[in-house]
Amino acid sequence: MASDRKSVPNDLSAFWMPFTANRQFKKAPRMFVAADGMYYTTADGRKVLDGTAGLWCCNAGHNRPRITEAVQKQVAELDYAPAFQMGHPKAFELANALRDMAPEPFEHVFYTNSGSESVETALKIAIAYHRARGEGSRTRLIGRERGYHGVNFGGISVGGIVNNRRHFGTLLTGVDHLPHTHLPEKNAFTRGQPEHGAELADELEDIVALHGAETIAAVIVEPMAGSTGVLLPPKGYLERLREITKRHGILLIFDEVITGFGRLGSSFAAEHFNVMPDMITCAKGLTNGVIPMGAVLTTNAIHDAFMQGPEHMIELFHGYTYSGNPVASAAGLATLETYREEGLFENAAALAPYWEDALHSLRGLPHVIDIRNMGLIGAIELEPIEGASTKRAFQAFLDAYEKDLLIRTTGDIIALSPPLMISKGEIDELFGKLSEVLKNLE
Ligand code: PXG
Repeated sequence: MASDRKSVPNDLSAFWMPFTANRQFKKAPRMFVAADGMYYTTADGRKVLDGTAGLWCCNAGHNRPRITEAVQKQVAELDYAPAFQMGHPKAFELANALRDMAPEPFEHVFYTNSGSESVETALKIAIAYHRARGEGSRTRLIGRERGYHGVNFGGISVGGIVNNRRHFGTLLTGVDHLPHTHLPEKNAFTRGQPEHGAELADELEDIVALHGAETIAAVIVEPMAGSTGVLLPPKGYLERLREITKRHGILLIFDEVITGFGRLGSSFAAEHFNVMPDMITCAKGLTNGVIPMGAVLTTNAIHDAFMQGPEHMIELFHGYTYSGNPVASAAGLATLETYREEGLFENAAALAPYWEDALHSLRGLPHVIDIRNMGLIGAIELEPIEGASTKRAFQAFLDAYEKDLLIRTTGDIIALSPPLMISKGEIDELFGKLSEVLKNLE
């Protein structure tokens, strides 16, 4: 439609784009200029089905009226209030709403502006918590191979995505890693949680034996690893990790930046798997991606350990200019209301079996070597082109875009995570387009 066309700048050189092949992009730019419901509009007027909820964040879909209005109203009423030693009502209201939505032990909310900042915050709280209780020797942090915990120094240190680490020097000291849980030779084409691999959690015992429990502050994992290409926790794995950490006085942090806010059909993965960590990091779906915001949820035990000493003293020397920003808080409140009113988590849970069947129907198409799923998440792993890893999946991404479908790729894995408002018809549209792409892929 000619009326939908929007002009785009001729000069694209100034913007150094994040996690993007800048030179390739600028030769053949892909620009979204509008979005509504399940669809983006491109600069040349095409409607593109959003198979990824933006970057795993627009869980309620796009241009949702309640959220748009709340942001518009808030910015005119109170645009900014100082975050330190001052407050405003909506930050407290949203913290209460998050507490009410989260599983029972999570009683307190520390605000950040992104998933990366939530991770840094949780790691710092973990170390400071032990210190506040007189266990200052607990400073080591344990992550996992293939883990993604954002891009700041703490997050890439505990993270395990090699390209995100290798260019950036020595990182944090005192970090160790659990093995990842990807066992394709045993678990390929599993629907939901794989059978094999729970024993990989026992590697934590070796790490404890090596360093001494009294030196370890926390273990951080994604309950379901998203960015690395959707790796589900093997049955019993998270339970074992919880048992071992608890036995050694080590805090367990679930990084729920992707799994939070309905992605698996429940509020958080902690609830879905019924395994309660000591802290949850979140962001993305908290505000439907509309205004940047993240949060760390903690238990009473962690929070209360800081609430001692003279009352005029700051208890935690940490925070951001935009922690609990009024416009972000308004967006967050409206987002949680939208999830509740429209039953979007329930919709995700109800559609998950249909989604699973549609996804696994791609088995047998050229180059498909594994398919994995849970909730409204899917991954299709492709056989890499010899000597040119990532190229095949990137080509699938470009071809899908030409067919008016947005997917994500990481390595040679296609990841799917649509808005939770998706219908059966749109699931059919998504997999219909994707199977055409895969059938024609070299
Ligand atoms: N932790 C986890 C588990 C994440 O998935 C972050 C932290 C960092 O969040 P911020 O808001 O700082 O980006 C993330 C982010 C992808 C993709 O396509 C995933 C993320 C971000 C962008 C793309 O897999 N995850």
